Amino acid sequence: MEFKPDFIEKLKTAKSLLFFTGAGISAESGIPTFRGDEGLWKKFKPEELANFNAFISNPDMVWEWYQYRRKIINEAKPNAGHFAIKELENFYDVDVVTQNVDNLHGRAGSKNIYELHGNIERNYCIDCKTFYNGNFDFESKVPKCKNCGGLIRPDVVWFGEALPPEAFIKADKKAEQCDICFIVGTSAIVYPAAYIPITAKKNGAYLVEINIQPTEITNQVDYSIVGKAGEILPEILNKVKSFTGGFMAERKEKN
Ligand code: BV8
Ligand code: ZN
Repeated sequence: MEFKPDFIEKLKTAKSLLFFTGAGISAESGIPTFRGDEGLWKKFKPEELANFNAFISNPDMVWEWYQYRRKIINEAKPNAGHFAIKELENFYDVDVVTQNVDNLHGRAGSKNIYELHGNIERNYCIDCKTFYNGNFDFESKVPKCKNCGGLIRPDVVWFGEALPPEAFIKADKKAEQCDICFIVGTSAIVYPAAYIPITAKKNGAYLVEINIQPTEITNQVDYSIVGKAGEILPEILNKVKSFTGGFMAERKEKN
């Protein structure tokens, strides 16, 4: 694939890359997105499931929904898009700021990950905050805390809930410093996460969108690449690997 010349120039001079990712990067791993045709929100209403009041009024129904998603995620594997981001660490300082709770960036081995909306593999008691990690058998009803009998919930951020301050503040700092900000597989409409690429742009970063279709943010990016993340990201990695001379010599000592 031929990439835009000024993007190639940016790749040759950049030191730090930030990948802001959404459900689209995990679509090729078989995990349904939220708003796509087979999207989760087609079948389920976010406000009916991904919020605290829904959990309190019907904990089994919400727990069952997360167990359904965990089953899919457990059977899924990171794809070429996740691995390309990992491998770019050999050439750049790479930060991954994700809205995904599926931990596929973690399973692909990326070093610097900021989970803005939590991680579905973690759970905690809503009363005494004791954490329960690892899988509960998928048939189980909402489990109770061994310490205090409280309800156990997934460690994800529900609508109306604050993002994990530490992850958000660090991610925002990385957005201020990055040279290139990639916006991969997200409709970029959920806030305050969607401020991250805006912060990057305000601080002079070159914005690249990788999506199978235009989104809310397409008119604000420097380069919109229409295509599948699992195909485009490996192409970008190969392009970087094809760079010779100074670029390689300079990056060699990174390893
Ligand atoms: C809060 C975890 C207050 C749970 C999630 C400002 C303006 C407007 C609204 C608000 C605002 N500020 C706050 C709000 C309200 C709300 C919000 O943003 N609503 C939206 C819907 C308008 N935000 C909140 O409620 C946030 N909390 O504000 O709290 C507060 C503050 C302080 C103190 C106390 C309280 C919390 C939001 C977090 C909600 N949790 N997830 C769970 O997963 O169950 S959000 C969830 O949905 C995901 O994490 C993600 O963020 C979002 C889905 O978006 P995407 O990942 O982008 O997925 P989507 O399907 O939409 O798009 C996929 C894209 O991929 C598409 O573009 C598609 O074309 C593309 N694609 C598909 N295949 C591929 C591909 N691209 C490339 N390759 C492919 N193969
Ligand atoms: Zn408890």
